[in-house]
Amino acid sequence: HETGPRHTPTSTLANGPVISPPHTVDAFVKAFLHELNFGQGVPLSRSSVNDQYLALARTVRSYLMARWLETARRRRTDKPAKMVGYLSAEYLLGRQLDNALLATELTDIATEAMVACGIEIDDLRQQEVEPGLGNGGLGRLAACFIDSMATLGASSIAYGIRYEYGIFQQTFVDNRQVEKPDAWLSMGGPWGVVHPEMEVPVNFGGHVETYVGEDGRERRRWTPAWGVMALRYNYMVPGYQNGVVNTLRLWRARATESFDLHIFNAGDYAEAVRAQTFAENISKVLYPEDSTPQGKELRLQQQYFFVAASIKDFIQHTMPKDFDVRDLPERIIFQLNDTHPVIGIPELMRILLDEHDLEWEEAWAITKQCFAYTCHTLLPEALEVWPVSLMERLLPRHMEIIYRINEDFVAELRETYPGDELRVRRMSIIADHPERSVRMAHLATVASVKVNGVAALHSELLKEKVLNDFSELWPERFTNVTNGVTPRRFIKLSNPEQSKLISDTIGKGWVANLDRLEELVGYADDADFREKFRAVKAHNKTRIRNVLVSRDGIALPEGHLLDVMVKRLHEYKRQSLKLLHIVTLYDRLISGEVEPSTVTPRTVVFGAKAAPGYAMAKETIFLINSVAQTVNNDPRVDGRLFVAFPPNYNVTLAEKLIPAADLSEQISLAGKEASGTGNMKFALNGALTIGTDDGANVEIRQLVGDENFFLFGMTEPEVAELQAKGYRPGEYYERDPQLRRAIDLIASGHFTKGSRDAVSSFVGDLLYNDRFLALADYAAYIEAQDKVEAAYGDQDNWSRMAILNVARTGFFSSDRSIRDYIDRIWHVKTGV
Ligand code: T68
Repeated sequence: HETGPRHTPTSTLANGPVISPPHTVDAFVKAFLHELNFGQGVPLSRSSVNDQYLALARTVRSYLMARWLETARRRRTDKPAKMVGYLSAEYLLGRQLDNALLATELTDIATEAMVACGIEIDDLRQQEVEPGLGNGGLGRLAACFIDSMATLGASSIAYGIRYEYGIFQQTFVDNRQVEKPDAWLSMGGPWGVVHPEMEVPVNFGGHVETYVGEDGRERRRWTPAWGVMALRYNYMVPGYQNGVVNTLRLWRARATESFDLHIFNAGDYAEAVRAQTFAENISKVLYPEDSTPQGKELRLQQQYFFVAASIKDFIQHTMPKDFDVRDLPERIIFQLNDTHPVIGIPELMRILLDEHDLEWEEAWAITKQCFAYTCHTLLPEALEVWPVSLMERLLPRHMEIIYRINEDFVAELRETYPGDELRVRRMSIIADHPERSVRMAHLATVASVKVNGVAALHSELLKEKVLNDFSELWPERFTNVTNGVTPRRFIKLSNPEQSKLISDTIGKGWVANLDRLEELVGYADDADFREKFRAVKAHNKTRIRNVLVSRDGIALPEGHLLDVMVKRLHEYKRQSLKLLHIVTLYDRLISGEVEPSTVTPRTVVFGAKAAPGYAMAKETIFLINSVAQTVNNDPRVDGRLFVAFPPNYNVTLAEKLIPAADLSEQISLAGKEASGTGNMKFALNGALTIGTDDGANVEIRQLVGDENFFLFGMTEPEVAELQAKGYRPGEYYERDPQLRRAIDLIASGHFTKGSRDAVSSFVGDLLYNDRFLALADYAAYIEAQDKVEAAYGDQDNWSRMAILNVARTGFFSSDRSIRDYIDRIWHVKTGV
């Protein structure tokens, strides 16, 4: 238990509050050298860059430590308050050093201190490997949310998995993606604090039996077959200059002693070590699947592992010793980040029933108040289901509990909808086809106080389509919380020049109150401000040019419109449509249809990882690289078009790339992108959006105004209509000569050294399948892109539009999202 003093010190020195070193350059130098000498064990003169980075990180950490302890102390001693337990299998954190410096207002001091030591702090920055413990939007959203919870001083704790290997490192070999393991911890992980003594057991397998308790009642007893220990790693989550430091608690699996003891005793040392590896595999690697769950056993083990550890940790260690589990609803709301932590629902039931001897009805009444569920998708194949057979083998007691939850639920349905068996089957938590399985989204919806989508359109479609039956039954349960991004990382840190311009113009308060960007609206008409705004963009373009040269040896041309599409590679996001646009531009140039000197020069930058098992996504990557190679080396293009695809797009690259962009590509098929968050980052950094009526694009356009947004393509109802009447992509190919030329050029092998085979699956899919209707939106997309070029010709007006994008998108701060969660779902207190 963390509550109450554990020591009675005799020295007053040991009794005082924890005080961080003073905020002076001298004190910082002293603390840094102390870390270097006594932490790393090297003198400055013999230290490596990595030694210096680790010492710097630990120095900054020591400044945060007093705030961390104070935040925790306050939470213990203040009147007991309700907390948020944010449960997420992913946190795509990005580099920690700069964020910690910003939070503690130590950036200048640290920079000077390093100068005093003869060190260039930028070299140390480069040394940090970002913790890539997430796939994409969902994981990055979790990282933005914990930043905002700390900044608002929300009483909260975040739980997840400390994967030893994060999202794979992407490389290209012969234009194809090759994955390399992401050993992000191999140079030392200075930000995590491990507490081996606070580990928590997590069990699996075995069987369940009935026994008669002391009170004569029949109970169920789970005898697990094996278990692991969850090792606790704490990470600091600093609020923005408010003294708050919250906790992100990530679990690592460790083999228990008993796990292999009998094997050791049998004398098989090698087998015992192998068993240890098996247990520790649970937190070994992040599954690189985005939006398409694989249904692998290890993945379910990961999910149960971190959720079971987290719930137990909360009840046993965060709550006071005499805590009564009946009070849980007053003390915690667990937010389920997608269905990955949904196994927490039967786990809490199990704890209440089997460990605290509550009756079913009472346990269920408590459990139903402790969870809220966020859905992040509209793709049917992204809804997680687990085979009953697997559940029964891995978590037999949980499967039993799920059956009972479903029994009660189905009985309630039959009462509400007598005779409507079809509806009952549709809504059941257990699916019968194609395999008996557990629908995790249904379980989450049945047990949650609220279910939310992540953008206005998405939440509507959730109610009308994906979870329609449920929203008819419980309309008040469904709500929307539009996503947001943290302005600390994605404006203040990533775009210092724009930040300075904004602060010089409206003051500094906008960083923690992003609505204040509205005060910039008037400056869109100020020629002097527009000039400065363009200078910022030019500066950021020079910066990305330097980054890409040293990172990848890519030399971007100067003076181009910078057109950026960065996001996971997925068919619904339609990188293929962007590719068709590029090929059309190229075709116009080489066919002599246009005079190169009349064309707006454009550079397209892609960033995208494909799930390693997603064949079509990997074909698309190959083709983008092939097109880039051809286009960039064709003299007929005459410097008017350039395509760059730096490998391994990650948070660190995003921070440099997004602020340099002129044009943001948000071109998913309407009704498929739940929200998008990159779209928000671009708008806030002064790029204009070309986009469909999808996800949060809808809200961006409403806020910035139609005249400051390049909208194109079908709406969601139009998509539904076209699909209902039967979509035939070939018809668009036949009808549109420009489209035909682009596809024919690809199919001819022009970009693939004459090989038609190399592109046949890509072309075949477009012509005969095209599940996400790229060909149907092609003409509208090209037309909108032509408008972009015309608009870019008027630089003054372009700047005006870009400034209005910045000024009117303060709504997309994740601080606002978190305030929405607090007001409408969590009802926890805020403030420092
Ligand atoms: C994304 N989802 C949405 N999923 O696609 C995006 N899935 O529209 C939204 O803005 C974002 O969530 C935040 O709400 C994902 O990123 C995954 O990454 C994922 C990971 C594992 C399994 C399934």
